[in-house]
Amino acid sequence: MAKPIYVLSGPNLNLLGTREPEIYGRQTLEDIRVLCEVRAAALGHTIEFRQSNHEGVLIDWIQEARTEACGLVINPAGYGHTSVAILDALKMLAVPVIECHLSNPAAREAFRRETYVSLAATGLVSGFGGKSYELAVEAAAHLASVK
Ligand code: CA2
Repeated sequence: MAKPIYVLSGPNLNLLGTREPEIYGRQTLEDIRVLCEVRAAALGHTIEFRQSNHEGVLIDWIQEARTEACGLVINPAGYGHTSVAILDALKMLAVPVIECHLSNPAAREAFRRETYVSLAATGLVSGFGGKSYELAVEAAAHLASVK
């Protein structure tokens, strides 16, 4: 059985669709999960879609992906700008890592312009709302199949 693409989301994204729609869109994380699942299936892949508000839980899932995933998509949310521990975990992965953001952090406040996750990412998709996740899944599927 082929390994899934892990799609991980960080803190507060469980509340997506409830505030700041002008920045993050109106889709809920469940809407995005369905989009990713359909896109992955069309490309012959499956996904493991998870969200946590806890840094250690995200790190456990990243470590799990070392053996259980063919690629990893991560929207680290606020942790992207703060977490060296998540960066360290991502560096241990041999599979492609796609960083994904709903908004374009590079065009926002100065503190969002740097993300630790980028230092371990194969590529980055940002600024397309929920579509960023879909594009990131597509990129992960592509990289997994050319390996
Ligand atoms: O644009 C993104 O996807 C971000 O990762 C979202 C993070 C932010 O800290 C990053 O700079 C960029 C914030 C996630 C907040 O979650 C929300 C919850 C409810 C409604 C809207 C956003």
